[in-house]
Amino acid sequence: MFKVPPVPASRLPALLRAMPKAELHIHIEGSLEPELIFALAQRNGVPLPYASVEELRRAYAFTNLQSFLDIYYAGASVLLHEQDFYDMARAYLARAVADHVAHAEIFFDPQTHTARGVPIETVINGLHRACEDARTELGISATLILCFLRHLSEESAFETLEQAQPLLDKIVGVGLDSSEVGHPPEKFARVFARCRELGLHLVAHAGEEGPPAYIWSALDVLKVERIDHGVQAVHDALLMQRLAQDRIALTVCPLSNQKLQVFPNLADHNLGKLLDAGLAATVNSDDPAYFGGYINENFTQVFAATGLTARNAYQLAWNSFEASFASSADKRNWEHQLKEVFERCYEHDD
Ligand code: ES4
Ligand code: ZN
Repeated sequence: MFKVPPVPASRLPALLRAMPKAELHIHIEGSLEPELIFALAQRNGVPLPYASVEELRRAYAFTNLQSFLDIYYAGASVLLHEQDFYDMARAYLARAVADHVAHAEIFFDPQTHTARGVPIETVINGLHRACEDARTELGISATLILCFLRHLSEESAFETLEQAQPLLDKIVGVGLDSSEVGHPPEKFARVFARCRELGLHLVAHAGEEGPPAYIWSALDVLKVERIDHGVQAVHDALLMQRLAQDRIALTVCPLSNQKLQVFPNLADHNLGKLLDAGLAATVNSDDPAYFGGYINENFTQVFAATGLTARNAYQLAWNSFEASFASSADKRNWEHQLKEVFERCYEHDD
């Protein structure tokens, strides 16, 4: 990494927006904007319990993870056909390009759709085609991570893996999401062991609302390579050491944490603490349509609220490439582009 000179506070937001970055924690169903929900509902003849886009947006008044998830799963009910999944992913990818996202690893929840009778191949083929087209038409690299819903059974997760088996060349890994407390990682030990044998990358949500013990078991039982959220790690000094030593990336989502009352005041967010402790933290949007912003909004708001620096910005973007499941050649290329954007920023010094 190169030594980052200071940047005037007034120039930092523009640099945060312009720097190339990877997004490693984005639920594609959480990128469904109310306008697209309404358009798809109309296209598919799915009735919605809201009269207008505005009424739906007003319903986004959640106070914790569960109250959010209830609305989020209801929104996904308009997705029926391969083209719907394609359109959703295409809209996200176009928005990500505008935020200078060079690479995205996109979560999707097949069980939310198969439970409604939508075949898993409809979901995966639609999302995958959008990723392929975006590579050639928008110049963004994008891959897919299949997430198991942890409030459902181990048996349901195994069934989902079996359904996905013929399509595994279209995903890079698996994750674990949905209601955390009461559903510890251990519940999915055998499913993750099988996914590991299949050569898939492994990640899991842990330590969003749940305790540090869930981060330990995600690492030691599930053997994940990254922790999604992980902000509760600060309550366990030994865990902080472990995460730093093994360079386990945390995919932190500041605006999600604020909206779901993990840190009701963004100024109290612990992103700076995680970086100061030498952890490989990254910044991500989680469910941008629901939490008030895409990745650049997460960067600019958390930097403004907590007083992070240009050096932190460089570290976060570099971490995002380094922690991705992309090839070494792609990582070096993006990291080089990152350095160039920062160097160019100093050339314009008055
Ligand atoms: C999620 Cl914020 C969050 N946490 C856990 N699971 C999720 N699925 C979508 N967003
Ligand atoms: Zn998440």
